[in-house]
Amino acid sequence: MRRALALAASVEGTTSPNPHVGCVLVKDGRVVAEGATEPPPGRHAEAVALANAGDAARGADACVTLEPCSHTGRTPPCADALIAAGVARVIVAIADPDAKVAGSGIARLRDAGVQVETGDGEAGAARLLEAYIKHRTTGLPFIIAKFAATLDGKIAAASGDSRWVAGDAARAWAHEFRTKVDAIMCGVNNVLLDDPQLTARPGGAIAGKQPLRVIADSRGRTPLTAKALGAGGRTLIATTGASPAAWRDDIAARGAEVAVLPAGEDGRVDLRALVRMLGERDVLSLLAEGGGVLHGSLFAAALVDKVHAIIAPKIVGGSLYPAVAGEGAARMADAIALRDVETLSLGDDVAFIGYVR
Ligand code: AOF
Ligand code: ZN
Repeated sequence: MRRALALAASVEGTTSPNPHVGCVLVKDGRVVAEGATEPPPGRHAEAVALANAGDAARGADACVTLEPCSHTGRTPPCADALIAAGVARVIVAIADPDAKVAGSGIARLRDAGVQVETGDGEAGAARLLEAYIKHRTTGLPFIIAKFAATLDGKIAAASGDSRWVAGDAARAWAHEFRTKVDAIMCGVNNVLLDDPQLTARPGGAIAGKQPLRVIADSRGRTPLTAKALGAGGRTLIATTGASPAAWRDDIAARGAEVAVLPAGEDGRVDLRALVRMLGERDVLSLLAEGGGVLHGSLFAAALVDKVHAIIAPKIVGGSLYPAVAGEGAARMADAIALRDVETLSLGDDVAFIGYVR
């Protein structure tokens, strides 16, 4: 199963809106074949492994990181393929939360006399598929709030200059991570201040598959010259009725999509409505990259699932440009505490990765 999980991890970011799954066929203690999910509309992990195995699949054990499917979607059901190939036993890490499957894959295998065991590798598979599970169970994307801040929590110096808070290693890591998500979001202040491209550039080169770029811009202040409207992927600007109609037309003429959404009490885009819309469009994972105002609103709306905080050993001082703005917690006991925190050394910087309780 450890090998199956590694196979699944190796295709993370290439299979959405399908889950990334790994499958290993084992016979007499030896691996006979393996497979991982192909990009849609490609084959599922089991189909790849079975094709690689040929006749050797007969009597083998199949280790899969997700329950084999039982429905005909873009591809035929994997449960049927495993049965037809004569697999003796299937070891499943986690059940598929997708309503189209939800236990029926395991039931179909058992009905056909195939032995099924569940639970091995459960924690690892659930972690690997955390975005997929959130999306299929709630309809909402899994939201990661990312920021790079100084020791005193600033994302920019007093003038607004932010190049750069973190060092090369941390920025390279962040670009690598962008390749794994379906969408990247920032607020218009970020666009005005930093003019980010919002593209994934692992190793400095533009990735072949780019996340959807989302800009929250209630009043229509994104300049037509913004780099985030340029080459590198699709862009969606989420705005409200307060933005000028002429600006919306101009943005659309630049090739970006404008979505007019309800405004919250503060006049800003209703973020819950925005993320719901993104979920409906098969955005499973959303990386929110700030600035502080957007992060403040996301935390206030309890929309954040995970935090990537990169902390650079520098101090800016003053009270401007906090990583997370808004009203803030009144008491330390009310602060948002992360659980299952991991730290990562990135040059002189440290990344804190954890889940919101
Ligand atoms: C598996 N193995 O490797 C994957 C599965 O549209 P389709 O036919 O590609 O089906 C998509 C659904 O199949 C997806 O929502 C999930 O339930 C399952 N994904 N199942 O047996 C795999 N990727
Ligand atoms: Zn399948």
